[in-house]
Amino acid sequence: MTNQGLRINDNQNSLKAGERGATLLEDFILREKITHFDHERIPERIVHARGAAAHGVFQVYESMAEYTKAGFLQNPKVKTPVFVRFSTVAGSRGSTDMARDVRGFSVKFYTEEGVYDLVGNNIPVFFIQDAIKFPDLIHAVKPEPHHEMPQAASAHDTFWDFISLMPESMHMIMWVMSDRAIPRSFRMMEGFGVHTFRFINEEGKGRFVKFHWKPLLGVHSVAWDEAQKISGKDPDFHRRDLWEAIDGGDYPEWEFGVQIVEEEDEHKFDFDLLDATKIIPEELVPVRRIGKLTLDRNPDNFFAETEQVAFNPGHLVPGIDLTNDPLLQGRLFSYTDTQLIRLGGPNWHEIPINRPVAPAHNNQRDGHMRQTINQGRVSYHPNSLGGGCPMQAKESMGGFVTHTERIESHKIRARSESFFDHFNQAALFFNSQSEPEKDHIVKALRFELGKVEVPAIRERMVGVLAQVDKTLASRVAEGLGIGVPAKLDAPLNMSIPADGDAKDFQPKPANKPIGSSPALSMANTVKDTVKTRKVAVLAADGVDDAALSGMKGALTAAGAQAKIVAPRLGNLTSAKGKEVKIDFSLLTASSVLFDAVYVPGGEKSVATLKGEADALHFINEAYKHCKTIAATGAGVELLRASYLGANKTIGENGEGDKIVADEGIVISRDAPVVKVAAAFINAIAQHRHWGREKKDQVPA
Ligand code: HDE
Repeated sequence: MTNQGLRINDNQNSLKAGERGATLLEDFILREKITHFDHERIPERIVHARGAAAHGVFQVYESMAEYTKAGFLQNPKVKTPVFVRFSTVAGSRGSTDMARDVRGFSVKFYTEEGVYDLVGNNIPVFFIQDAIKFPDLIHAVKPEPHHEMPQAASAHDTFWDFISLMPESMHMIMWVMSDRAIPRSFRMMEGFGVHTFRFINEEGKGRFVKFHWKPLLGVHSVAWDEAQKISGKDPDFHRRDLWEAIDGGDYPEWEFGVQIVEEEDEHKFDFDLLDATKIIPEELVPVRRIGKLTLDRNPDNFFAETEQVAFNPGHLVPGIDLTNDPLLQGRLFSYTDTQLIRLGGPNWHEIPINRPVAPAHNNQRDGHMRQTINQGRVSYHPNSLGGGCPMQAKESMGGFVTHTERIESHKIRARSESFFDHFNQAALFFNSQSEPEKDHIVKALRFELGKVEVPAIRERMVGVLAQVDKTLASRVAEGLGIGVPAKLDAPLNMSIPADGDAKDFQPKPANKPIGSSPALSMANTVKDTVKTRKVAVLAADGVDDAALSGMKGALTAAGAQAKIVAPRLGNLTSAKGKEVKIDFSLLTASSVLFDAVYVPGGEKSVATLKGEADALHFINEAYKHCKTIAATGAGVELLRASYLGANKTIGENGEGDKIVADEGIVISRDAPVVKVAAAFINAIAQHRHWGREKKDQVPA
């Protein structure tokens, strides 16, 4: 049919003057189809263009009435529908999911009192303190304007030029250079509201609140080398992972956490609650888990939902309010403004994904693509002709009343001195990391700065790093083949006191007793489940039946997925002559797309795999990325033939029915497969065995 409802008789041929003849302008069917096609794209988001989303529900565990009157946080029986969009920041819509980047974590709650948006990130702090720097930050990180390179990468001169002049970004830089910026899955990352918000209760009492999302599967990441390879093997890695998990009924879950601070305690911290480059360490104010978010439905249409969804930190409900964080204040302008260009006009709230479930009545009228047919003659207030409708709602009737806050001030362009400590929390983050995590940060900085071409930028950056941690700076400098500059080149562009002079103002190096916050290290995350983990089973014709079915059964029972990877597609014939469906060939699969590898026995199967370079590479690479590897029976021989053969654990150990489980390598010649499976599953739950990284330099 055409868009006018006319039935089309021939959708294969355009209207022509004769079979070979020129196409006629008259062909309104052709023109309608092509015109619509020509207009299929809308401007991508300026930031967070690349994303994936899902529907779900949110339920509070118990009433939070003591702290907030927000309707959706009162009754544990109420299921609030949500739509959640995850994203990267820097890349274009078609860029890889696996860029080193912050991830967006936006939640739209369709509450009975209107839409509430919590538009957060997977990192709890931000690069800058004031919204006026946002265009500079984004211009610096996006592809450079003269040649539009590099795509979805911060490893280039303009980014580090800017960062090295912005000491306030240093805390965020620690997070972005850590493995938090290369998550294993959207389902395995935390989310944060970043800014300090307010809870307001029925009595009008306000309290400060920081929001958290805690994934029930734990917080896990991949290795940087792996991330780069995934970008080639499956640039849709995160998007696919989310889609497949929901499709398969493995609904991702997060607990909603709050850190609540009394208003009278506002100034008791040695940082400012309004400064988005700071966290409240969980050890100072514990995160109370108050509810659960479950994603249980994939979108029906990417464009209509994931692309057209419009979040806004200014979409609030009574009981939740803002603070004067200068970054948040700027965001309140930006999000509405950006929808006007992106969605083409002021009526984007009428697009199905953006519509509140609570009915909206007001006097707004007309505009591009207006859907509502407003009735009557009254579109103003006050009125008598319309019976005074739509009425204002009293606070007691759910009307939104901004929290009263006393402000008495001069009009001034300045930053509070309480925002000036740029390095202590950066140092706290670095200091709280495990040794492998610290190594990863050093290597990430070497990589990023190694791609910077202007030596002065590298040097300045190392100089700023020295303000955070001397060892960190010297290790990065060593990798770059430079020294740590004795002092910073003044002046750095930073928040200068209103009456100060840029020339003699420098941020102070990290100087407090640093301490550590265990909550900041992924090494301390949940490691008790292998649910939804993907395990590659390397096999060929002649594979051992008992090993294959025993291991598959055990993994599936534990909630993991076992996928058979073989030299070719189709079915393979087991040692006992059974037909077994192959999931992937070595050509289409790669170790970087799996969490662990198992090699079952079967002399013939293993002999075939030994002759396949891709099978050996599979093992080497999984080993390099510190993944769990298991082998039973003749499968042990494949490990011996791989790089692991040089590793002493494979030697004569694991013979007979002994099980050797050492740093994620689980082998046994003859032990019952269920026993090996138990050790294997336990090792997979550890996620990675980073200790191996230093000992073995694997050429894969
Ligand atoms: Fe955003 N940001 N942002 N941002 N942001 C956008 O809005 C902006 C900031 C975040 O899945 C844009 O609808 C400014 C912090 C997410 O659709 C835009 C500033 C945090 C998303 C915009 C910030 C975020 C966006 C682009 C500094 C973490 C994706 C498209 C003052 C708390 C939302 C759009 C989605 C998107 C502006 C800083 C998170 C241009 C001016 C801090 C998750 O309006």
